[in-house]
Amino acid sequence: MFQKRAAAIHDISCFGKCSLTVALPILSAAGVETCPIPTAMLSTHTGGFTNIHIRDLTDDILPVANHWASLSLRMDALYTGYLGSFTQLDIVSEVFDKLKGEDTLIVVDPVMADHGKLYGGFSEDFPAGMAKLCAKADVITPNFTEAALMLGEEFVEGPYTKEYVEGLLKRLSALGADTVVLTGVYFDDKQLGAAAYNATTGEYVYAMSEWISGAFHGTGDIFTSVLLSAMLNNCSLQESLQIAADFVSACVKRTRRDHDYMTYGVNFEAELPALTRRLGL
Ligand code: PXL
Repeated sequence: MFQKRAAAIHDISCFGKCSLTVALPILSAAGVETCPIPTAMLSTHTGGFTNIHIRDLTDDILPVANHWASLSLRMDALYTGYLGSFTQLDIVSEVFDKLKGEDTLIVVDPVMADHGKLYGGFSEDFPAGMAKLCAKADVITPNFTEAALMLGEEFVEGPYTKEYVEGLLKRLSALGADTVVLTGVYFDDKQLGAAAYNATTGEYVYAMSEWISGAFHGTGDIFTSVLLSAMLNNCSLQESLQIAADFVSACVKRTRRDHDYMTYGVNFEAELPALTRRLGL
């Protein structure tokens, strides 16, 4: 068995624990060699800070991918999340074409909105561009806001019903990805988790975990990084979803115990050894 290798195409927010600063350690803890293509460098993420220093790296994405393509590097996964512009969407789409092999899993987390609103800096037509990139993915992981925006539907507040969740999953599946994962699923105020639909098998899968109240920055990135980690360790969709939901819940629980801040990101580092053990490594 070769060691699994993934390309992680995200920005690096130097402070605040999201994007590459969580994808790299999580995938590494899962035994996956992770090769970053930084799309931008920011002093912090954009969710709650001002006067952010930003170095755009859009022009550096393709040269890195071209070099890797010339080396014929095998990539078991191509993983992207927050992308800052239509140009980056087009470039990442091109990177997928260049680096995708026969068995490469393409994971797109369409990070752009939450709580019914687009993040600052994104135009109203950005979700349509992101939906196009999602068509190239094997797995997509929107939250309810991102799902509604990509489908051109009204955002619906929870608690949700199974009928709504499964209808939404099915409509998202028509965008083109074989596996659609919805995050932030809740049917009551005790449990929070995710739901998924696989178009090939027609199965719906749910994974719920203890809900620790509060809004914590970066948990979406942590969820998708753990989900991919489990998938690359040959866990089933159900297992992968459960491992990711439990991991996020454990991080949030630990952070609530240690600190009382939400913008600085959760203490996922302390949970990494448990993740490694849970994956049987
Ligand atoms: O957590 C997603 C994310 C990634 N990168 C940057 C962000 C955000 C969310 O706010 O601002 C730069």
